[in-house]
Amino acid sequence: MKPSIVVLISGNGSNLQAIIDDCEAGKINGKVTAVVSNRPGAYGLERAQNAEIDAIELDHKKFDSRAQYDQALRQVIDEYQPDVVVLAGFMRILTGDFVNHYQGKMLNIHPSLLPKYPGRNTHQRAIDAGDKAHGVSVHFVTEELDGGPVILQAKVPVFEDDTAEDLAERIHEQEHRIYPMVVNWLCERRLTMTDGRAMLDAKVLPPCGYAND
Ligand code: NHR
Ligand code: GAR
Repeated sequence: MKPSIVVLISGNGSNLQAIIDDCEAGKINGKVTAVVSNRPGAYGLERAQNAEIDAIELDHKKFDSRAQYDQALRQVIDEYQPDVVVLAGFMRILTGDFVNHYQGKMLNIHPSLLPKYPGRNTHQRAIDAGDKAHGVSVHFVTEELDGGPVILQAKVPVFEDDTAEDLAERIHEQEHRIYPMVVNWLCERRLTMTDGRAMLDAKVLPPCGYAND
């Protein structure tokens, strides 16, 4: 059986689409079995339906606490016995219990060159700081927000009159190239998290991830 991939989204789901496409093209040795959104009506749910993938809406506003929401989310996800859990524009902070349950199986893509700019509004923060380069990081999810070991980064230039939207667009292109690749590494068990470090083909990855200088 192909590895089972569950994708969590909150919005558009263009990264989800890139992953679905690469599964269908045989470039990812896995299958997206479910897509879950914490926001009702997220466009990514439609993308899932179009690909005949279970699309589940689980609205966090209907729960009294983060712990209760995360427990419900975990129940939904575990029905699909995932080998890989992918955060793709998922905008809810997850509790430690939830994160630990998927230790070494859960990935996030974050639009900055971590450890720079964890959290939100990363494009504007890079512009405001006068950065010449910006980028995107794929990392293992740990309890520490955007603090898990980095697996792969891609860099983009920042031009003088760039707006946050310009940067977001430039970064999206890179995201759609690198995220499916890392998802495949995890599906193929080439990638692991050992003692809090990312390892590819049994070699420890440097702090900024594979092939980054
Ligand atoms: N959870 C843990 N424990 N660790 C990580 O590394 C996580 C995580 C949950 C999400 C994605 C992350 C990002 O890539 C992510 C990584 C949302 C927020 C946030 O502040 C911050 C970082 C990320 C995602 N969310 C608000 C909250 O109160 C809600 C914002 C909203 O709904 O618009 O949860 O940047
Ligand atoms: C992506 O750019 C991703 O890096 C970012 O949201 C976008 C989602 O796009 N993630 C975060 O900001 C997480 N806090 P998509 O829905 O089209 O894949």
